[in-house]
Amino acid sequence: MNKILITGACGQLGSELTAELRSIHGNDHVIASDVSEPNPLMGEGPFEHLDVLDRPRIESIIDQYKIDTIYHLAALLSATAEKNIHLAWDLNMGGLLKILDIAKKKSLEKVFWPSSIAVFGPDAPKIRTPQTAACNPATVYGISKLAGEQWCSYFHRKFGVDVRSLRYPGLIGYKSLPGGGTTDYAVDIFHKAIRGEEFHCFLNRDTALPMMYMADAVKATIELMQAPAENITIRTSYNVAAISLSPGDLAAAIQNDIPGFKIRYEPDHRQAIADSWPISIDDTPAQTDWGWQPSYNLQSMTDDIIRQLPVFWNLDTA
Ligand code: AKB
Repeated sequence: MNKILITGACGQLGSELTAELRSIHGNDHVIASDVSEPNPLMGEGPFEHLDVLDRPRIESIIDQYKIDTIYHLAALLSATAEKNIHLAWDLNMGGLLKILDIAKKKSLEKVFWPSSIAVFGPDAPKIRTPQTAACNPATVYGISKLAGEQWCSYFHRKFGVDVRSLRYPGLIGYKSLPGGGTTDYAVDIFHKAIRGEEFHCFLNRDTALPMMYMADAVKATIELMQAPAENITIRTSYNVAAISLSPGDLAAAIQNDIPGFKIRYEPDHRQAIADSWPISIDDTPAQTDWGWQPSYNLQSMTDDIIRQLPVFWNLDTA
């Protein structure tokens, strides 16, 4: 049984991944950590306050709990990073480098680190962007993810660290509120729709982006980490695809369930970030190497969220 540390465990992905890893490995085997307060979503289990730039504290938590595996999720997302470029670089890169260095020093079994479709910029093909397409990111978030991928590959090649990574598309879940990303509109929209409110979208109607339901993101992460090391041919980060959708597509899917739902388009500074990203992703290597297949499409994801969100948030939708 692994002993796992999760950094950034209070985030959108972190909370749900922590809960799932606890159900697989047992509550006491999964140590959640964050600079924020713990939330009930991540289930029962140990929690440590941790700033990922504090290396002695990371090492002491690893020693205390005999950690062998780290999911290092703490980072600033794209829109927040554009407003704090130095903090984004220091946190996104400084945190990763410390974790990789500690993994080498303490011979940890495995490390997971999230990359993003933000590594691609305007030079990459927009449709079915291949794994090896030109990566010239237009955002500081994308620059930090691209550099991080290269550090992962370097630590694997040079020091044998078993670090694995996914280039997540925009992640859509109903359990956490948005956390500073450009794809966050696709989370917020459901909260407004369920409350019967008009949604003001910060992207244009036709801005299609690669997206994924949170259940699929958690599944992809766990499948990648459970795959035999010899199957992992990509040590930068794997493209993973699920759904390509625009705000207009998502609004139409919601209107199938909530006919009165209204949306207004008011693009802001995040439009330029979205315009620099792919529309859809080719994830052939992930399919071939470790059998990746998403379970949800646009309508099945939408139906599931509309069914679950009011129950989860205890909302009276009558
Ligand atoms: C963001 O919008 O910043 C993220 C991402 C696509 O990496 N969701």
